[in-house]
Amino acid sequence: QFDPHWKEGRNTIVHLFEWKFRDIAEECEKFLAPRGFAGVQVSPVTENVIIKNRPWWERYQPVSYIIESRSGNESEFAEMTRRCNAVGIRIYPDVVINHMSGARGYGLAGSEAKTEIFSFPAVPYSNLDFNTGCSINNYDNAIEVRNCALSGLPDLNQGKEYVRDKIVEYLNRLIDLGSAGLRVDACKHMWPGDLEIIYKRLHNLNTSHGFPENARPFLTQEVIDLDSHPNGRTISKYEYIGLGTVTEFKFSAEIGKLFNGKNQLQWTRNFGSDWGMLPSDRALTFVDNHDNQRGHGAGGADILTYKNPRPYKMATAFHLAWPYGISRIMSSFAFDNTDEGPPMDDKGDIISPKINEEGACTNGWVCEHRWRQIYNMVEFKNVVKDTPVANWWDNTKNQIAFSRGNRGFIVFNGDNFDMNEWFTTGLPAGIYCDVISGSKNGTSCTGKSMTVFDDSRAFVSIANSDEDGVRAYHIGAKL
Ligand code: AAO
Repeated sequence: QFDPHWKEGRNTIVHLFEWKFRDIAEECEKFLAPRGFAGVQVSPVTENVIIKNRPWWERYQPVSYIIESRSGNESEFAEMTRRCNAVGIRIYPDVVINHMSGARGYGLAGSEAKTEIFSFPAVPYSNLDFNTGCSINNYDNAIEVRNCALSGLPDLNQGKEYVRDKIVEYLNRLIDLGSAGLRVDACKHMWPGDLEIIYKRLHNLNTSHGFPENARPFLTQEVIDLDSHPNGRTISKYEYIGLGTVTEFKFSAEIGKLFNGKNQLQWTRNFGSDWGMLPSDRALTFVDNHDNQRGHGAGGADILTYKNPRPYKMATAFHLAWPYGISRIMSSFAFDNTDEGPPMDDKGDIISPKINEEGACTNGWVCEHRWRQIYNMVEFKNVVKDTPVANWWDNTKNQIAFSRGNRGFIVFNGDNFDMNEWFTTGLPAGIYCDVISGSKNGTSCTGKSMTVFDDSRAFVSIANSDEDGVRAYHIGAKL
């Protein structure tokens, strides 16, 4: 439940939000595996209700457990897990098991949601399978949050054996098809005791996809909790960490404040559990997610997204350089309004991303994971794996630097004045390529390089006029 089953030496998950299965398979082979990514979070895969104008959030309104959505069908899902697992990239589908569709209508496989009478014949679920008669208004009332409807979505009763059976059957299909784990939606709205029963019945991972015997599915549970302490608020993230990992929304909110100028970088020297965040191995961390990048979920105006590229790239560099949590990168489509769905044609079918000669996405896709400053930090994280933070330096404001053992060194200038400093880098003497301003290319560097002298010291400057406010060096990019 806690082990993401990454291939040796890899450690970053990317959420390919609303991508089609075929495109994900190709991305695994052409980009993610060669660049050292570890896994992909996939948008909900079941048949969902079709909503006018096709907002992204229709995927969170299941009609049945048939695998058929705008991302593809069951055989395409199977093909994706096979091709991705073959190159060592793990697949984690997002699963919506708290509720069914709140909108009346049909899904892509033709199944009906008769929401007003709580009938979903394709599962089948009837009114007997739901908690009915109330909606969530008061988040301080745990019973209401678990037993009433979340924004009008019919609330399944996981206390019922029949409902558990149907959920377990569905999740086991995803596992048998080669998934390495699951992102479980809206866990705050389900009783931990019911989830425990469901999780215990999940199959081990499929050995024919290369997983070892008795491997348990990785679980990351969505629980939005910005301010709880182990025995604080009514519903706390700590109630769930015995069952699997949990989305750490506090990480997203705090890293946003640090890089948008509301808090100072000097304080990050103990960033992590000391800040009221979960133990590192239980925390799924992210700068933004598909909800809070558009004002849904939690974090509000503090959240950084691709729309603010300079601080966003700095926050992501810190995210991947600092040894805390299980990292997930967001990969978005561009949007202006918060309901807007992914790039689509007149029929509502998703348009695949196109890749230009620089390796960036076009066609309305942002693909943060293809930004050099981001994918090079995915490699940085792989190179420095298991090394401690050392050689900490700060200017008592927003300029910081630290090494990861003797394998990596990173410097940030978050102040509104230039930085020119000598540092102890922890690195062996030599010339290193900064993997933010460029990349190592054979024996040369397309960006700025840094000379480390015999005493491990080096001079680094970062001007406010520089494209990025961070420089990162590691022994894999030594010239
Ligand atoms: C859509 C329409 C609705 C309509 C409904 C039914 O928008 O108007 O009523 O259909 O027809 C997504 C969209 C929803 C969409 C839904 C279904 O975001 O807009 O509804 O699909 O299509 C809560 C849940 C959390 C949830 C989050 C969005 O706890 O689980 O709301 N996230 C997941 C998914 C998400 C999805 C669903 C769940 C549903 O990631 O994409 O919804 O499947 C407080 C609570 C949080 C609560 C938030 C938001 O947060 O603590 O638990 O999240 O409020 O209501 C500070 C506080 C923080 C607080 C926050 C509020 O930061 O510290 O605690 O303020 O902003």
